Amino acid sequence: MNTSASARQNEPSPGIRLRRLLTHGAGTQLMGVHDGMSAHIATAEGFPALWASGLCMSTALGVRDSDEASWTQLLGIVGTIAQASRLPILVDGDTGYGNFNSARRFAVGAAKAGAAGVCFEDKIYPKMNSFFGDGHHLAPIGEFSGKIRACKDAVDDPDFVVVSRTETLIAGGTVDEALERAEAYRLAGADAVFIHSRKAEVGEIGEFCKLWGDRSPIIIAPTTYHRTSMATFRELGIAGVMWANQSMRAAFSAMRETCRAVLAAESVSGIEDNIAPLSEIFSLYDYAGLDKEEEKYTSWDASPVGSAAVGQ
Ligand code: SPV
Ligand code: MG
Repeated sequence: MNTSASARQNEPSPGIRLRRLLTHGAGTQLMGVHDGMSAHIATAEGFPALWASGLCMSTALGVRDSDEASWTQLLGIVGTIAQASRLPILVDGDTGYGNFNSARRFAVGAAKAGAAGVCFEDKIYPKMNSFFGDGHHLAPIGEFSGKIRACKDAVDDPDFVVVSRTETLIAGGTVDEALERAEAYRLAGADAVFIHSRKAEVGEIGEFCKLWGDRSPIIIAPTTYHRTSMATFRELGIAGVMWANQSMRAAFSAMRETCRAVLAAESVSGIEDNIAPLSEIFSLYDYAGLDKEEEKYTSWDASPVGSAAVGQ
């Protein structure tokens, strides 16, 4: 937020920074975020990159993670996240909201909003969250490969990252089928592969990683196999680990508990010690910095000496 203009100009593009983080076996942690506040918090706590989660942004909008939010609504939130944090942001683009054309328009919009990359999954629109139900149907390989290619061709910045996510294992397919799809998407231009699983153990992910090797960076979201250690993920060569939804779920629980407690007690005094003091929020959002800037900009010295300072 307070980075100087010259530091901002010398900074490598978001795509370059994300690419650097996604190296074989790095196990870079991407924190799932859903708005400006969650982005501020993850940034302040030291995460190197963010995942703009479709599930979490949808939940925060009060709708289901089944393409109920429009893609322009979601890109609006991505812009908010990019204003709150200078970290590289990987954006969840679901299935691309239709055909190759809507997918590439989404990718171009995400790049303009300040994101480092987008991730598209090979399901059929409208998709359902991977952890709900069994109605997960995969798009034809050629059709999804074309979507990936269209995005690579459409975004001006060659460093903008396009991730292909295969939902083969979620849809009940085999590791071999997942490998076949991931390879087709890689050949179409995908910069990295997100292999998703909803098993409680890392087994099928481990098998995929061993057979994939270092063809391209692998990204995972260990929501259900959360007991697996980061050391194991790194041994498997995994480049990026996304804690996709835990921040949103923590906020959800905290808000629910608070509402219940306040309604029952007809008072807020019992919860005061368990919630963030306003001073913590003012500090994270640098209210004091605004005070200083107000002093500087509302009494600007327009004399030649004062205006010389503008160019410095
Ligand atoms: C998301 O965060 O929206 C994802 C990851 O797509 S998951 O919900 O774990 O499938
Ligand atoms: Mg999603």
